[in-house]
Amino acid sequence: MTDQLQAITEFAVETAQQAGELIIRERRQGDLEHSYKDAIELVTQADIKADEFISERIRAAYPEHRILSEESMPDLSQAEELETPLWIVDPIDGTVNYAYGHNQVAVSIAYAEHGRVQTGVVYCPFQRETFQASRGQGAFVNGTEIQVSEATNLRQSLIATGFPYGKDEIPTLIRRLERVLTNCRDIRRIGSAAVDICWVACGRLDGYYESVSPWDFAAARLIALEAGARCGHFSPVPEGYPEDLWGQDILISSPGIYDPLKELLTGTTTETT
Ligand code: LIP
Repeated sequence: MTDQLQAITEFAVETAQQAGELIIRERRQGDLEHSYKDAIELVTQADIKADEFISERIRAAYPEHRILSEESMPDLSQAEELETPLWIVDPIDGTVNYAYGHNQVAVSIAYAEHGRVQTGVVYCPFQRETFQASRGQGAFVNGTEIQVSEATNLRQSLIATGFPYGKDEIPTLIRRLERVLTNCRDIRRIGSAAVDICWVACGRLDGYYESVSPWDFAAARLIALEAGARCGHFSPVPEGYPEDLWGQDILISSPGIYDPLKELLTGTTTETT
């Protein structure tokens, strides 16, 4: 790893951990004041404060870099948009969990060059777990190397998924859910995509699928990849779009169950052995 990437990684870890402590303090103080982005999607004061904290730190340390977040979304299908190094930030992934007093939330920070994530940090503040990976260097939780599970039998696998706030897709989601649930051990809906994917990385889950935004999954995807997961999509990625940042229909799992899970998700089959 270059010295520059090492410095960026240390900066990302420190930033995620400090933002995580801010999030804990906000909840301790009972400040769960929130507003609505639309009819149901929440944003808390802690989301806003942590987002400002992270963005200000990045802008101060790397003023020439860009930040991709819910507030700024460059058109990533345009190659020139990817020439500048990019930070992909979610100050709280699992906002609904946070607002309801559940503890499965994460700060997610990824750093990408030319659309490829080079380093990813997911900090789970209530468990004080720091998941981290840099490309080609393995994946770690609190400094201990992690590996995906050795699952080879989907019927004995634990799968996670999530549901979008938009309700138009429900019939499709239910059809998929039925096919997967019929063919696996059980399904979890944890409420934070970053946590789901890091749990695949360390073997607490065997697989995960969902459609999410780049800031929900970019850091965790690299962590899973470095822990030995197979990472892909069960519908085509638009031409020219960086795969690392395309969040529609993502599938991340232990390699031994990837193909049967993908066949169920695409509807190529309804049953697997
Ligand atoms: C949420 C995800 C969750 C997913 C939701 C949403 P937020 O992110 O991580 O797992 O199912 O659609 O995107 O809104 O809490 O940052």
